[in-house]
Amino acid sequence: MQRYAGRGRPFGGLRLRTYAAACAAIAVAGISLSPVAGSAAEQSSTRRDIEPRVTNGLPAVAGDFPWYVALLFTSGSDFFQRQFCGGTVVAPKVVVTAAHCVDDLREVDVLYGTDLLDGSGTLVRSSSITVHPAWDPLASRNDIAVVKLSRSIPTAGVTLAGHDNEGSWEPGDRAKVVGFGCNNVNAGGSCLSYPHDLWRASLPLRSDSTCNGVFGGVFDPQTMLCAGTASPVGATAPDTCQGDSGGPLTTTGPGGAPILVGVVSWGYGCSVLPGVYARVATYEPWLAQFGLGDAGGGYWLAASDGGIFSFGDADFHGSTGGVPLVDPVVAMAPTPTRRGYWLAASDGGIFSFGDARFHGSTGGVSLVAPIVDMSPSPGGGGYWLAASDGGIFAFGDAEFHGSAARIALRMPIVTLASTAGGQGYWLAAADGGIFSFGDAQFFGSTGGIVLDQPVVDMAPTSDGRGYWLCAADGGVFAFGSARYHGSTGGMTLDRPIVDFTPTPTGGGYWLTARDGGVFAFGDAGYHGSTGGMVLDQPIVAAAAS
Ligand code: 4AZ
Repeated sequence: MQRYAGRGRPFGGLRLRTYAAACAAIAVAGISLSPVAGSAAEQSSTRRDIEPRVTNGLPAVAGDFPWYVALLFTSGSDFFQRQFCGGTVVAPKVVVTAAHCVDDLREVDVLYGTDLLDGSGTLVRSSSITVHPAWDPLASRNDIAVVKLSRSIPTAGVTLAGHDNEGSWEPGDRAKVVGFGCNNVNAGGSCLSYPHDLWRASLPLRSDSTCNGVFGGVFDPQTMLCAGTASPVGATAPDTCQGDSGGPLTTTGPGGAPILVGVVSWGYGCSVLPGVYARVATYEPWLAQFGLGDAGGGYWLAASDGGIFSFGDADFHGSTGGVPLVDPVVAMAPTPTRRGYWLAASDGGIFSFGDARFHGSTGGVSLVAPIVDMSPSPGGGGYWLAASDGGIFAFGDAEFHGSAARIALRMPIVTLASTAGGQGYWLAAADGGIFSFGDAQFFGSTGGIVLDQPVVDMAPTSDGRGYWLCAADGGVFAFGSARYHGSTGGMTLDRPIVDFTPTPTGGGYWLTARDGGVFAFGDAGYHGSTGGMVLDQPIVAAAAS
């Protein structure tokens, strides 16, 4: 509860309830400990001055927790002031947090893609908040809630503990916690200061009988688990603290993938007794309703006359379908909000729809080689166009990082993809050769392999540590961190594949054929296709909504 006094608006009720439960627990257990409040002078100490204490943890390594999000109030002076809880991405548009974080809020902003509360990262507004129907604020039972998002977070979600893996941990095993919560407490467990950077710690998971012994009847093994170490003198044990609520407690599954076993819920102060977590495995049936398995909610298909076909949750924002075009549309790209898109024609003409802005085009320029692809910059404030000779045209805030225009190419360039930060891009040639510019790294290519069919598309993974190449027969080649989820390589296709689009998680992808047939692999949901329709013009591009 000191969370709100230390940062953000004064706000009593929610924390007081949590704290009341904790105090009741202590009374039941018969321990008497009185937290000491930190003074204003103590709160102003910088991190360098204090003992590294999540509390008594360590700063997180940048990018190690891409699925960690901070919950922010929708208004406030800056991200540091607005942050009040944590959460875990479990599907592109689904965040799990604590009920006590959001039970009196109608909407929140979710911050992802940063380890700093310095204004970096990306905000997504919630589209709905669902608190567990049996949330009991007095007993702190069923302290779990789901925040659904208005658009996807481009990272692989954490696996939820459930009946498949609940047995995967034993008391004494270690679990990780991470958060922007208090990282400095006094000997009584009261918060002295909050960090601007993400902190982490490793904690031992405790048996139900140990937790019962510590907290008495207030510990409910059905809905809670506890982790951490009792250190009544000195408050030196690693622990979660105010501001970490709603955040993850994870174990490590096969292959190193994180499993969400707990949600930071309550405790007696910080670093004094083990912390208490909502027991995620209990909520497997309840969480199933949020559609966790289906990563991609929809997609657009674009035809060469600029006709747009929307499927699933993809909204239609307009098309050039009715306008006679001199040159065919060759590429389409959605804006970061997915509330608009650009179409690019082979002469470099650009058509903007919805919230997509026009930043310039090569429409009036006579080109040596036709435009074959486009890629927006990360914020949508610009875009790159790539020509078949490897020429690159940068518009708006998209920076030029080099081109393949002066390289003698064996095969033409067919596609362009920028890195997540926009500080580089890859070009792929029809023989699968890859050219990397700026901070785009090379992870391998099919350049040396003789392919049955030419490469038609490529897409990077969301972590930027790999990419897929896709050939006209639907053969998929995965490099670096990109995973293979299947292909149409062995199938006889009516029409060649023209587009490869990964889901936001990278756990699957769609292959789209020239007749608009859509093939979904991995966690990509099938939402329909133009496969059965008679099209005036072929499909040339697709994009995930
Ligand atoms: C809180 O108020 C809180 N030491 C979270 C975790 C713990 C205590 C308090 C556990 O957000």
